[in-house]
Amino acid sequence: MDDNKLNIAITGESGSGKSTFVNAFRGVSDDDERAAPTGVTESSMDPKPYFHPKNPNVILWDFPGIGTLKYPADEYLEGVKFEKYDFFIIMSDTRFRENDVKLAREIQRMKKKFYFVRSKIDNDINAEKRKKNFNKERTLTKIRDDCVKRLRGLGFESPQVFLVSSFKLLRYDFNLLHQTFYKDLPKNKRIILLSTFYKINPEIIRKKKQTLKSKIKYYALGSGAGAAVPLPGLSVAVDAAVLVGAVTNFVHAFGLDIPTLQRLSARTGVSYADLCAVIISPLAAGEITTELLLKVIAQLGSIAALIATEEVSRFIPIIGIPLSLGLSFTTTYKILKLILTELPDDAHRVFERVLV
Ligand SMILES: Nc1nc2c(ncn2[C@@H]2O[C@H](COP(=O)(O)OP(=O)(O)OP(=O)(O)O)[C@@H](O)[C@H]2O)c(=O)[nH]1
Ligand SMILES: [Mg+2]
Repeated sequence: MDDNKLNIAITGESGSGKSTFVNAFRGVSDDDERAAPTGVTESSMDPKPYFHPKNPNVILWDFPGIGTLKYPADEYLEGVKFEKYDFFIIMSDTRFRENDVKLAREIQRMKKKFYFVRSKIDNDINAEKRKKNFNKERTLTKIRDDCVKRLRGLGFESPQVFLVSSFKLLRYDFNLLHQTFYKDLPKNKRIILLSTFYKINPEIIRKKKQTLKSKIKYYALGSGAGAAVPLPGLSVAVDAAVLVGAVTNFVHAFGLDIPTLQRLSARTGVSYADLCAVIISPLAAGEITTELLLKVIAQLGSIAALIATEEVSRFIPIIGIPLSLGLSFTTTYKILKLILTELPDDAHRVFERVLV
């Protein structure tokens, strides 16, 4: 097995929605040229690899339908190279059958993980909606219980079944399924999966820090368009709009904005509160306002130290701005530089937190 790759096997009966799931998982539409063909029965016995667009080391293997006349289950199982896959998804669009259980047992015997997925849940919900007294949660519970009961009947003690729709991927149990196999993976494989939905890693953090650092002087130069706010205890005023804009960009660049952290939490199963608990900067995971910035600036240490240093005053003659503006430029520059030392550390801590 390749340590640098994540191989996910998608198995199940013919027509259960495997190829459609392979596409949905990768965020590829069914008519995309990279898509696995759907609505057609595959004629080949071999599983086909489909690479994740965000990281080609994540490979979804689209299996042919198990248990067709052409490929009886036993013959099918003989051909599967179990050791090659990190885990298996066993998909059914109705009830799990003998063949699904045979497959699950074989996977278990080979000491690999598998997850039962009941597919096309949108169809079930739409059909139930036509009835009086429709209740979504009750319908979902009924389908789940039914699958579990059935699997128990086929000899599985306490199976977990995930209800998924590839047409409405983010509804139902997809996130729970994702969290579950994410948690079950070893750390080195989690990093690979993480890269498909989270653009932050130590290398990217380092590069972004460098790029943003080189941009600070341009941000500071942009001062003047917005309202100037006097800094507490200092005669110099800085442009609030520039500061808010720059810091908002920083926070987004390091994935420390609320939507990114929420998405990260939904996919990894690490709670949003747990992610926030490792964040130190008050600027992350919140709305950046002038008031908040002023508060943070007041805590940045000696405010007086924000005033011109040799390093910054180098720029002033080059840019040719008068000294009064230069002071504001210098101060903005220094503030942004200090903030830029804090946020990357938070990004590192969040990254580490979702891997343990
Ligand atoms: N409503 C609904 N239809 C789905 C869903 N997933 C798949 N389908 C439909 O079910 C049919 C079969 O889907 P495929 O993805 O081709 O099934 P498969 O398991 O790959 O089939 P084989 O390759 O023949 O084994 C297609 O018409 C899909 O559009 C879903 O989540 N919801
Ligand atoms: Mg298929």
